[in-house]
Amino acid sequence: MATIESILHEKRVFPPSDEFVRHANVSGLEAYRALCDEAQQDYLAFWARLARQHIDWHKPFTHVLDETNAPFYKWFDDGELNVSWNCLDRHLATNGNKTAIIFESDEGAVTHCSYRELHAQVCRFANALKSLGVKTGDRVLIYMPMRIEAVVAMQACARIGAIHSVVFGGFSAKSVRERAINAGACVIVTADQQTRGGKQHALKTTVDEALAMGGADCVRHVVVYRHTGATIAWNTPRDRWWHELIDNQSAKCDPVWVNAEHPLFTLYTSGSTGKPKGVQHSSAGYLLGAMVSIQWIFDFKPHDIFWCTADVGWITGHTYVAYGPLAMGGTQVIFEGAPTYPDAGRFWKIIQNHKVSVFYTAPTAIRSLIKLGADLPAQYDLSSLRLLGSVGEPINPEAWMWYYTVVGQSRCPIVDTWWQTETGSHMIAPTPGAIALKPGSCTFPLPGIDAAVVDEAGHAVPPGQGGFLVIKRPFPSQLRTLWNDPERFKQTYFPKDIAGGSYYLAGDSAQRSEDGYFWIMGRTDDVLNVSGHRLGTMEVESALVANPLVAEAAVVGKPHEIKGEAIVAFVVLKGIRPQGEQAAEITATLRDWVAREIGSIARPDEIRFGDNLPKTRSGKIMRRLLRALAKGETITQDTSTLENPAILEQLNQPGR
Ligand code: 6R9
Repeated sequence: MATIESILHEKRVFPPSDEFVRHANVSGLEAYRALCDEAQQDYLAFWARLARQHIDWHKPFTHVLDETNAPFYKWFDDGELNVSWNCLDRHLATNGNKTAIIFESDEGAVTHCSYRELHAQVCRFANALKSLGVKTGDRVLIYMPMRIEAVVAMQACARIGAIHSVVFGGFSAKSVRERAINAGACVIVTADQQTRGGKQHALKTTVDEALAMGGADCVRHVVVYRHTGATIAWNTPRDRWWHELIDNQSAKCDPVWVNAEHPLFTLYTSGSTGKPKGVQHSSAGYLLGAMVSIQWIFDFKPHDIFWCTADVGWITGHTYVAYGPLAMGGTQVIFEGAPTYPDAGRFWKIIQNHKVSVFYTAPTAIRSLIKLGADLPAQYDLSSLRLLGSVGEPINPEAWMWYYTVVGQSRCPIVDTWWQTETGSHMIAPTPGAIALKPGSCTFPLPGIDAAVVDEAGHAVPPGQGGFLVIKRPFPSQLRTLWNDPERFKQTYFPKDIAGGSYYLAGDSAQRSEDGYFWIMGRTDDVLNVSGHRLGTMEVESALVANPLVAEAAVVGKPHEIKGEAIVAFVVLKGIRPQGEQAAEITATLRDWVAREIGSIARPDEIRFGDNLPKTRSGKIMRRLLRALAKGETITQDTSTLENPAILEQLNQPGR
C-alpha cells in the first residue's frame, strides 16, 4: 500500500466535468468560495440561515450559538423541533408515495418502502415503546441487523424523544452489557438473529448473555424482532416480540417536540483508554450537519438513488442512512448483506438493479473487491452512477484510481470525506462541482468549517509539515459531551495546552500541501483503524490480559493490504513461552477470546509470544519499537534505554 510520502507526491488532478458543474448544487469554485465568504463574514448568520432553510421548526429559534459554558456549546437552543417529523411527516403531503427505502436482503429479496409506509411503521413502533413505559429522555439500546426495522427503531426513539444507542451487531455480550450499563438503558431492541454472507449470527442470545452477567438492572424489557425464526430462550415478562407489541398500535403518533439541544443519540466509540466513550449528539445541530453535507458533498437531487453501505452500528450509518437521506426526502438503498456474497459482484449488481446514482463506501471494501475481481464491474451496467464517495480511512491512490476509472468509468467525481463519530457529519470533503480532486486527499473543509493543522501549542504549521488536525470554531453537528463523562470530553477534545482549550482536537495528524489541500495521515492516539472501524489498542490489551493465561500484552497496528491496519499482539504468558504446536493452539484460543470479549472486528491478526516486553528502565512499554517489529523493520532506533534489549530478537520472530 502507498505510504503517506507517495500520496503527498500525488500530481494527478481531476477537475469536475463541465456537465457535472452545470448541474451541481455548488456550481464552480466561485460558488464554493461565496459560501465560505458568507460564513467568514457572519458566522452565526450563515448557520442560522441554513438552519432555517433546512429544518422545519416547531418553535423557531432566536439564539444561534451559546458559548457561555464552552466547550459545552449550544446551538439554536431556544428552538424546538422533532427529528423524526423532519425525516418523515413533512414529506407526506407532497411525497408520501415516494420510495424512501429500497431494501435488499442478504439472499436478494427486495422490498420497497414508501415515506407513508415508513411513517406508519415508525409511529407504530413509537407507540409500542410508549406502551413499555419509555419516556422522553429515556435510553434505548438498539442491537439489530441491517434491515428497515433498525431505522424504524431509531426513528421511533427520535419521535418520542428517547435517546438511542445503537450497538453494532458484531459486538460481544460484554460490549452490549458495558454500553447498556453506561447508558442506563431501559429497553434493548434486538432480533433473534442477523444474516450476513449466507451465515446466521445470534443477537438475542448475545443480549441474554449480556444481561445474565448482571449489573444491567436498568434494562426492563428486551424487544425481539423475528427475523430468521431461530429458536431462542424466552424470559417472561422481560422479553416481548416486536410483532406482538405493534399489533394493536395506532399508525399515528404525535411527535414530541424537543429542545434543539435535546440529545438525539449516544454512540460508543474507541479512544485511547480501555473504556469506550459515549459520544452524545444533539437534535438540531446534528440534523443540520447531515442535511447540508448531503446537499453540498453528495450534491443531492430529488431523483437520486443513494446508497451508503455502512451499517447503522457506526456513525456513517446514522448520518447517511438513518437520518440524512430521509431528512432530504431522498430514496436510498439499504443492504443487509456482505459485499462478497454470493460473489464479489454483489455491490455492482445492486447498483445495476436499483440504478444507484450516488454510492458511498469504505476503502477497505474497495480494496477487497479489487483483490477478488478487479474486472467484475465491467460485467454490470453501472451507467446510473454519477457520484462516488469514500469514508473511514485514507484511500490509497491505487484504490482511488480503480474506483474512479473502473467503477465510475472516469465520469463520476469521488468525494473522499473526512469526518468522525464526534463531528457527526462531513468536515473536510470536496464539493464535487467546485473542487478539482487529487487521489488520496480529502481536499478542502466544508463552508463554515474552520479546519487547520497546528503544532503542540496550537500555532499553524507551514505547508508540507505534519501537525494536529483541529477545528477552530464550534460547529452545529459536533458532539455535545461524552455521556456521563464531561471531564473526559473536555480533556480529550479541548485540551488546555492547544489554544487555551478553544480548538476541537480531532485526534488525527494531517498536513496541507502548498495549494491548501488537506492530507490525513492517521491517528495521533492509540486508536487503530481496522477495515475502517475504530479500535483502541488498550481495549484489545485489556481483553487479552483478562484471559487467565496472559500476564501482559501490548497491541499495535501494522499496515495491511486490505484492512488498512492489522492488529498485532505481543503477549507474555503466565507460564513459560510457548513454542511450536502449543504456541499455535494458544494463539487460536486467544484470538477467539478477544473476539468473544469485544467482537470479531477486534480479533488479532497475529500474536507473538515473548518472555517479557521491551520496556524503558522506568517500566514503560516501548510501543514504537513494537510497531517497527510488527512491520518487520530493522531496528534503527536507540535501544540503549531498554531494560532488556535481548527481548527484541525473540519478538522479531513472526507470529501467527
Ligand atoms: C466517519 C468515521 C474516524 C476516524 C478519523 C480518521 C479516520 C475517517 C477518513 C479518515 C482519512 C478519510 N477517517 N474518514 N481518514 N480519510 N476520508 O469513519 O468515523 O468511525 O469515528 O472514525 O477515521 O482517523 O479520526 P469514525
